[in-house]
Amino acid sequence: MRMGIIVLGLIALLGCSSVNGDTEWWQTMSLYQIYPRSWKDSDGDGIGDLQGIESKLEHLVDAGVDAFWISPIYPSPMADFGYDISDFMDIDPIFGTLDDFDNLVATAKSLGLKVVMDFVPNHSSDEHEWFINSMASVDPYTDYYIWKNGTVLENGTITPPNNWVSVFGGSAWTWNNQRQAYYLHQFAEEQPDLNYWNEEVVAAMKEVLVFWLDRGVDGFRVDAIPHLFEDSTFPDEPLTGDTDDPTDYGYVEHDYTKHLQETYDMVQQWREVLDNYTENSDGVPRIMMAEAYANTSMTMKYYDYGAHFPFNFNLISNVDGSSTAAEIKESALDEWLNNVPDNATSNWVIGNHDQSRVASRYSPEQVDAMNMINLLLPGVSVTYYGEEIGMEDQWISWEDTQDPQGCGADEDTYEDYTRDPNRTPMQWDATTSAGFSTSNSTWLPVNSNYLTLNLAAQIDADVSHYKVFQELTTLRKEAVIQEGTVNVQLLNDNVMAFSRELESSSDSIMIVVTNFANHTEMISLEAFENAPDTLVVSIASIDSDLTAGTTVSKSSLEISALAGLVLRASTASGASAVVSSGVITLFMAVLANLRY
Ligand SMILES: *[C@@H]1O[C@H](CO)[C@@H](O)[C@H](O)[C@H]1NC(C)=O
Ligand SMILES: *[C@@H]1O[C@H](CO)[C@@H](O)[C@H](O)[C@H]1NC(C)=O
Ligand SMILES: *[C@@H]1O[C@H](CO)[C@@H](O)[C@H](O)[C@H]1NC(C)=O
Ligand SMILES: *[C@@H]1O[C@H](CO)[C@@H](O)[C@H](O)[C@H]1NC(C)=O
Ligand SMILES: *[C@@H]1O[C@H](CO)[C@@H](O)[C@H](O)[C@H]1NC(C)=O
Ligand SMILES: *[C@@H]1O[C@H](CO)[C@@H](O)[C@H](O)[C@H]1NC(C)=O
Ligand SMILES: *[C@@H]1O[C@H](CO)[C@@H](O)[C@H](O)[C@H]1NC(C)=O
Ligand SMILES: CC(=O)N[C@H]1CO[C@H](CO)[C@@H](O)[C@@H]1O
Ligand SMILES: [Ca+2]
Ligand SMILES: [Ca+2]
Repeated sequence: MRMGIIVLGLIALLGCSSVNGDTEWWQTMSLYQIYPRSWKDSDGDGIGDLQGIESKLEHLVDAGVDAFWISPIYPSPMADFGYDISDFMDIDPIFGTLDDFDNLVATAKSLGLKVVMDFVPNHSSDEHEWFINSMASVDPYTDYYIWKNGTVLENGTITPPNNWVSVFGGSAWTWNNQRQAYYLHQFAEEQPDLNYWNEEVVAAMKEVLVFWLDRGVDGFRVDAIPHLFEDSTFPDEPLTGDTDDPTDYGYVEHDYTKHLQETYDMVQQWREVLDNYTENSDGVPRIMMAEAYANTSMTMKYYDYGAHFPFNFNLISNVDGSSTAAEIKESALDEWLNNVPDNATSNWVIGNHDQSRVASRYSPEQVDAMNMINLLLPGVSVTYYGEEIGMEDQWISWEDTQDPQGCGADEDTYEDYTRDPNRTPMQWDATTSAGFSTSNSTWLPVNSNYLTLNLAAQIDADVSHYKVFQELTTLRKEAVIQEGTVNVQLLNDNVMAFSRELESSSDSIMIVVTNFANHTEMISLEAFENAPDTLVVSIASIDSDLTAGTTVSKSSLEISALAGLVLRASTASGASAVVSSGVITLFMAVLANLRY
């Protein structure tokens, strides 16, 4: 009977520190973005591929990642590095075959990793057979794209039907001789927009989703959603007055080409496809994440229309290393937390293939602090490959430039446009090409710092960005991070902090403190009422003067330049510690009971 009490007590203890049974897998996931050209090359051609990814999946498990998202791997002429797709239901030979893909998914499943695909619905490549048939007016493809007659001027010249501008600059319309009409492209001219007013296009793209679901994928990251629908009466956009250059995307407002209500309705329809698939299979949710660079209200609206979440780009678009702690709090954290719908799952993104790396956009010293913010705020964390070891942008010469956005500029200006510096090969170790490829010659040069900055070295080191990252992903598994409330405070001009707390357990409090100044700051944590008088450093950024286990005072604490600290109540330094101290308490209670 006494054993029974102990067992029941243990279950109760574990019960309160374990995760709410209603939480679905994706709501607490740590998501990792793989840029496939740059992660791991299996065949020595200098370009990453699917067999390479499969061979390195153990790294994701070791890093504590739950799911990974792969940027486009579909057949593509690579006018926009894979975002120009010529077949939505196959794999580009550069990356491998459908068999390679199936093997990759099988291995991922066996390791407990979820697989998310990039879905690029707004446009296809101009080499897609749908477009080839559409140019030739072959049904049912004739209206798969958006064709318009031009405007004929008095002198006989034909001009585009309206003033719409492409995101990449220049008219959004390109004349096609074969069809004798203009087609719309919101991105590059090699990326004709699909016509979502056509029900056959809608059905065909739903088939694409099901095709990949049948191959075992767990969800989709949906590219460039706001551009899906355009006004079908094709009015001129109003001018912004910001520039006189009619080829600049900022020349016009985008009232008729972005954020249309029909776009949100389409997202809702895709959600229905996913939910229907789940209901008719194993009941495990398949997810949809929306990539939408939009203001807060238009972003949050995706939650109402079936997206599991729209990406939160606040830490990318609104702030950077030059921001003050107050700006980070207001424009990035509060802007999201104060506007996210009740019960919706938040998410945090600090990098992707279009942005400078964290070490370069912020500073190398801030890598750990930014990973703390990314991984310990409520909801999903999104990590771009290489950020777990603090990879840095690599300067790339004009001769070596690959990014079409860079090549489209000239030798004097390409550095303002190119995204190559943040797409260099993953730095696995100090061998040839950083262990990325057996070839000396890789599609982009390996960062010259790879001999010292690489995963193997960081695994060997006592203290490293990678070790901090692992500690953070481990901490994420605890209930205080998965379910706790969040409270963000500005401690002074340079220091921001946030707590995570569980109402059920005052010992659970965890506080992240980040110093955005390039000098040591003296702070007090009195703003966190529930924090005990002394706290223990649980995780410290590698350049801070503090180490894990050090006790600090709530009333006065020194934090070094650009550092990040994770502090906890001394009784709660890890779930296992909580459980074991609980067990001891219980055991003592039982012993006490025995005495009487
Ligand atoms: C577009 O032009 C073609 C001739 O090139 C003409 O047959 C067609 O009716 C025009 N369409 C519209 C909507 O004006
Ligand atoms: C026709 O008129 C337009 C607008 O006035 C002008 O820009 C264009 O150069 C003219 N084309 C020819 C061939 O004269
Ligand atoms: C729902 O799923 C079933 C089985 O997978 C499929 O046959 C059906 O077409 C789907 N319905 C919708 C509306 O997607
Ligand atoms: C957000 O964007 C939408 C669409 O562009 C616009 O109508 C709305 O006024 C914007 N909201 C704010 C607060 O700027
Ligand atoms: C949020 O979830 C709680 C608990 O499940 C529920 O009582 C509440 O109604 C939900 N709120 C909204 C706005 O859905
Ligand atoms: C790679 O470069 C190193 C140093 O430049 C050279 O010694 C080696 O032979 C090269 N290997 C190959 C495969 O080209
Ligand atoms: C911080 O200060 C040091 C020394 O003054 C300087 O070398 C470094 O560039 C500064 N870092 C930042 C991010 O301002
Ligand atoms: C971050 C991201 O995925 N950006 C992509 C958005 O869509 C355009 C067009 O497909 C791409 O060029 C960007 O790379
Ligand atoms: Ca390869
Ligand atoms: Ca579109």
